[in-house]
Amino acid sequence: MQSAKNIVILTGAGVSADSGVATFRDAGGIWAQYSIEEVATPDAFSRDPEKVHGFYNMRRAGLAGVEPNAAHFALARLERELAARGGRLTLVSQNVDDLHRRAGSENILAMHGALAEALCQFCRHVVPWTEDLSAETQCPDCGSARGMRPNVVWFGEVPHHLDAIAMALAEADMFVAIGTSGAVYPAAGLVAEARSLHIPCVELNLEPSDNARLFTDRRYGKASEVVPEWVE
Ligand code: BV8
Repeated sequence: MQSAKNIVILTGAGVSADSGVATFRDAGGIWAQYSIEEVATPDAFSRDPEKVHGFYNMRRAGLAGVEPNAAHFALARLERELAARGGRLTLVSQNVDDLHRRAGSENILAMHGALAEALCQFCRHVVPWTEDLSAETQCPDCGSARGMRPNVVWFGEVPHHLDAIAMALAEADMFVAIGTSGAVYPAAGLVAEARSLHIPCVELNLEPSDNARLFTDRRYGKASEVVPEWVE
């Protein structure tokens, strides 16, 4: 890793697992308890906005008292070290928690949105999430009633920052995936894109992901241990 100067790192739920945040597809994970079709699609929201708000309020409640772990801090340190030697770390996260930012990472592309924000589905105005916010809340910008939704990317919706991610990858000399099962696209397709650019691709995960075979280097273990070791 020492020689790389422009690194794109994709993180998934596994990077927050050691902070106590639930992952999606591990045994007992979120999608074992909730149906994607009922809580994580635009149809789900139009069908039952209260149920969807309830799901994300539960996810937000799960973040209370949660702290960044050694993996988050190691990635923030790596960003500073690369910048100090004229390089750049682009952190592409599928996660909607705020742990990377709280650990000090700055160049974050939160491609699936943020739990801590609400979006007006009519005028796209984004506001910080507040406890009293519900499907009945009026948009403070356009005044539409029943417009406010979680500012997360649901299945069937286009993830954020795709152009910025493609540009960062085009300039990268290394791609790393951390704590992701490689099950959700287009995020899971980034490693194939990186391979087509002939750059080293590293997987740091608890166990081999769905696209482990596409990586040129693989280190397995808990992110809070493997990531600091890899960054050192
Ligand atoms: C879209 C936000 C059109 C909300 C989420 C091909 C191309 C494009 C799309 C598709 C395609 N094929 C299928 C699709 C459709 C779909 C899709 O991918 N479906 C899958 C299920 C087949 N994709 C979409 O709908 C996307 N949009 O396609 O729009 C488009 C696209 C591009 C251009 C134009 C138009 C939208 C997808 C986003 C959906 N929103 N979340 C929320 O959070 O509620 S997805 C959800 O899954 C989360 O964001 C999560 O981050 C993401 C991926 O999961 P992971 O993060 O990887 O988590 P998971 O539990 O799966 O894995 C955890 C990993 O960590 C495991 O490997 C485990 O071993 C490891 N681990 C566990 N503990 C530890 C650990 N590792 C280290 N240490 C530990 N301690």
